[in-house]
Parts: sequence; structure tokens; C-alpha cells
Amino acid sequence: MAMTGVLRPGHAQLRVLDLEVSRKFYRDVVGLVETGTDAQGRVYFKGCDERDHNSILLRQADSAGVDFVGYKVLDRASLDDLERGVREFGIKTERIAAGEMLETGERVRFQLPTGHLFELYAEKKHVGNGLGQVNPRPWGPSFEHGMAPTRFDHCLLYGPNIAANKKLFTEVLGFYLVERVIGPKEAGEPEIAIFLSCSHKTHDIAFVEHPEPGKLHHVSLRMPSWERVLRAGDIMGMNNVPIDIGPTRHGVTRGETIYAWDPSGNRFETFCGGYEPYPDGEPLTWTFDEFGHGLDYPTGKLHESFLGIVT
Ligand code: M3P
Ligand code: FE
Repeated sequence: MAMTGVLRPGHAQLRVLDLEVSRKFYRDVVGLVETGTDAQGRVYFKGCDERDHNSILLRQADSAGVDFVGYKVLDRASLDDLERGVREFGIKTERIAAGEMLETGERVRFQLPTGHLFELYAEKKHVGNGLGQVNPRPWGPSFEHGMAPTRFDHCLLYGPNIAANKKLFTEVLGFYLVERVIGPKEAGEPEIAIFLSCSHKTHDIAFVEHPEPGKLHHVSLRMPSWERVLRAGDIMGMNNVPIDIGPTRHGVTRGETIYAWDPSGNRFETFCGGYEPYPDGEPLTWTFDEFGHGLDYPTGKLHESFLGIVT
């Protein structure tokens, strides 16, 4: 697939209750790579196989949750085109100056119908993954530590009016619908969850219908294998990290997963797998009565904490 427009999830700024505790958690237990601290005190991380400067930012705050998520676009011309499209769709945009985030170019920021702050940007400093640009090694002594997620894979966001988000993402931002969950027959089977891709992954972003705007369900960190997901579970056990669900397999997207809580109560996912969708595919549908299997295929359980707790 020739990739243009929006390329991938680029960053998420998480609110944490104790910055030092969270810094140690994401650095030493999760195994993200710390890449800097800015004048506002925000701490920057990236996954071990990401080559751009940062993907997960932590900001000290009084409540957990997500401040904004950012997606990288191909180039400045794409950024201008996409911003024009968002404005024509009827959503105001603002430009945030290059450098407001460390090593990151100008960002176009706007609010999604679900209330989340969403950003697009074209430039972030290439720092590499430490394995070299010429004749790279497959891995190296300082490449991996902790759970060692390779990338920020996707996020699942909760808010009202996901139908309008779907329209924006599919008609303006170049995403396509890969899977969806529909509500009960009595309610007219509205879409209650949508999984959208801008790539060859099962989802680069997902939304669940929810009355309160701007909520975070989870940020997902990609693991290179199911064995590495299980090993992440071992590390959670060794460090008494509270687990929400897993290890298990989703029916939705067919990924393998563990969901756990960071020290502030933000849910994160260690995730691998999924199949390889294309934009010409027909979206898959999960009916409400089978949603339990969509969530947790082996048990088919509708886990209450999973469905109810967001930050
Ligand atoms: C994922 C995933 C729901 C399923 C969520 C799925 C809301 O988070 O990464 O595939 O049931
Ligand atoms: Fe997920």
C-alpha cells in the first residue's frame, strides 16, 4: 500500500499523578526509552524500535487521562491539505509552533466530535533505534529492557458521537473502517465501537460511544510476538502491576493482549498480532450478543472493569 496522508500514531500525552513514580514505571518496568524532559517538566519516551524522538509524554496533573494524541503525516503539503479538509468539514484548527514539544515540528490541533484533542504533524527528529542505519543489527545489548514495547500502536478513546468521528476519519483524514461493534437490535443496532486504520494494521485508532467526552480507555504498546506479551505479563507479576484483562486474545482485530494499569490508573495494553487489512476490504461486524467474544475470545466475558473504567 502506497502510504500518503496520515501515516501512523505519533504521540500521546498522558496525565500522571506522580511524575517521578510514573517516569520510573514507564522507563524501568514497561521499558520505554527516555529521550528528554522539557521546560514544562514533561518527560518524553519512545518505544525501542521507534526512530522518531518521542511517542509517549508524561505530564504531572491532578487527574489521570490523556491531554492529546498526535498522528504523523507524510509531509508539510499533506499537513496543509489535511488541515484544509478539517476546516471544510466544519472544525476549527489551530497551529502549535514547532518546538513546543521537544524535537517536534509544527502541529495542527483540533477537537474531535468525541471531545478529544487530536493533532497532526509532519516533522519529528529522527533519532534512530540504536541499531544503525547501515547494515543494522537485528537487536543489540542496549536495545531492549523491561517489557520492551517496540512502538506506540494505537489508542482507544471514549466519547459521544462516534458517528461524527467516523465521518471525519473516513471522509477527511483517509482512514478506513476495519471492524465495528453494533448495539442491540432493540436500539436499532447503532455502531457502539469502531476500529479505524490509516495503514495495514487492524487499527490505528478506535472509538467507543460514551456520554462523557474526551476519555481515555487505553494506549496500546506493540510487542513483537505473543511470547513477548506473555513475558510482559511475567514482568507485570514481578512488579505487582495490576492487570485488568489477559493474557488473552481479542475476537475484535484478532490481536493478543494484556491490559494493565499504570500507577495513575491509566490503562495500557501490551498487544501483538492482528491480521493485515486493506482499504478495499469489507468491515467486520460484531453483534451485541457476541461482544463478549469480541473482547475476550476464549472466555466470552463482558468484563465490567474493562467496559466501565476510563480516565
Ligand atoms: C482492542 C484492540 C473492545 C475491544 C478492544 C480491542 C472495546 O483494544 O486492541 O484490539 O471490545
Ligand atoms: Fe487496543
